[in-house]
Amino acid sequence: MNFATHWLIELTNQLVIMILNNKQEEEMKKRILKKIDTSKRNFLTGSVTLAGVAAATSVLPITIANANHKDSSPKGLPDFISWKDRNALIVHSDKGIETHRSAIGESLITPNRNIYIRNNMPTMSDTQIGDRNNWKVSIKGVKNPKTFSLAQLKKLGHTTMATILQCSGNGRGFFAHKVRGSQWKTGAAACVLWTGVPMKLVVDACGGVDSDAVFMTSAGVDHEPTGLDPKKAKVERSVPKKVYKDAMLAWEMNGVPLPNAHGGPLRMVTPGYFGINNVKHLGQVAFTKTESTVKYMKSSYRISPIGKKGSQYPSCWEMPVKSWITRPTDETGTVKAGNVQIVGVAMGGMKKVRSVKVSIDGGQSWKKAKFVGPDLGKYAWRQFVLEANLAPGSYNLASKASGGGKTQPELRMENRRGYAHNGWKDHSVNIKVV
Ligand SMILES: Nc1nc2c(c(=O)[nH]1)N[C@H]1C(S)=C(S)[C@@H](COP(=O)(O)O)O[C@H]1N2
Ligand SMILES: [Mo]
Repeated sequence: MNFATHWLIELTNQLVIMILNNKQEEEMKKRILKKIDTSKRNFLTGSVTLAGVAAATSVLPITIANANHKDSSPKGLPDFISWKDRNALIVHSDKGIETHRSAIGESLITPNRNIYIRNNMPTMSDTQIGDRNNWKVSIKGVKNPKTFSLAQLKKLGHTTMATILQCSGNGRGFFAHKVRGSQWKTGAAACVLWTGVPMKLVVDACGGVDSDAVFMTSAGVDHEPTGLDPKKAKVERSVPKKVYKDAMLAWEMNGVPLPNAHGGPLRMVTPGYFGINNVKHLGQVAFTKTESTVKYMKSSYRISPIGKKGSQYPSCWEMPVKSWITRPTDETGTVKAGNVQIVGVAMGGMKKVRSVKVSIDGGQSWKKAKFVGPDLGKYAWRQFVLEANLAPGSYNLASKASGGGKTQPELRMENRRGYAHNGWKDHSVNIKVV
């Protein structure tokens, strides 16, 4: 692109931004949502249209400053997460933003400014949320159903725990068939310190769970401002009832009040379970005999063979054992010959991660890596390090974790939507040592 064309585009962009201030943009999105709803078009077509609009609007504010990113995407951060670190993130769309591989393992806890975002529904605004302490959550399917305000929940109990938040589709970008959805590689995952009230205390305060309940069903209210049909838009997720014993209702994330973008002011945390079950903007938790029948439970997040779909296939619930190298990668610059620290993260899923092996020759031979940093419990990940003496040349670095009697497989489990990828081969990295 020549200089004149560049400036013409820049000028046009600035003009469009001036005209389309945020409020108008919101109005526009709302009108489009309404149109989709009233014309009774199917939701899939609707969301594709919306994504198109969202992409077009988020491409507008190109400035020279934010064009200088590590990834080739020219998109800036969407407004609702303007506080995040642009350089740590890859913007797939304004509903899917992933953390760079190299930005994930530099600390045990992933800083909020680096944490990925996955929105099925738009993040609720301060105005839509209102007084945070007055946020309400109803508890049903218990002996004495109750509605608690956030202020009341804070008096019920208080704990802090670390869990991994990981999108079911993390690793989708490695699948070879054409998979719909964000092409996540490793960055739709984070290790988070949550503060809130254990779900068990909430249940106790309601006299215990109904004896015939089979599921714990959590519902968000972020679809409400959109006016869309709840069957298609409500993020309601059922998990086995037993999950409540470890679950929590969180109002803090890594030491600050839960940001709106991460489901503020209150969110369900289901340790060991995939991201989608960690319902944001939580409005209700019900102990139910049957699974929710909304789209996000019935048809989405089902692990089915390529070419097949349906609610008979397993839901994205428990996460498997997994690990990946975060440094060095092709993102982290030149690797000098000599002693190289190979660093990564490893998680056990539902069980404690026991060990990690690292290979520098594409999986032909393996060496045991060392865990570093504190152990924050079985639902957190561990950082691992292996020091290797590397001569100049090309290397394929791989990691393979074990825990709960399972070891990461070499290959991905092929499935239609690219869920639950924990194969070590696809997650390996090629580096050049000079
Ligand atoms: N209410 C609500 N909860 C939600 C979602 C959503 O769109 N709305 N997205 C889910 C998905 S698919 C994932 S992976 C995680 C993402 O959490 P984060 O955006 O805080 O990283 O939240 C889950 N909970
Ligand atoms: Mo997700």
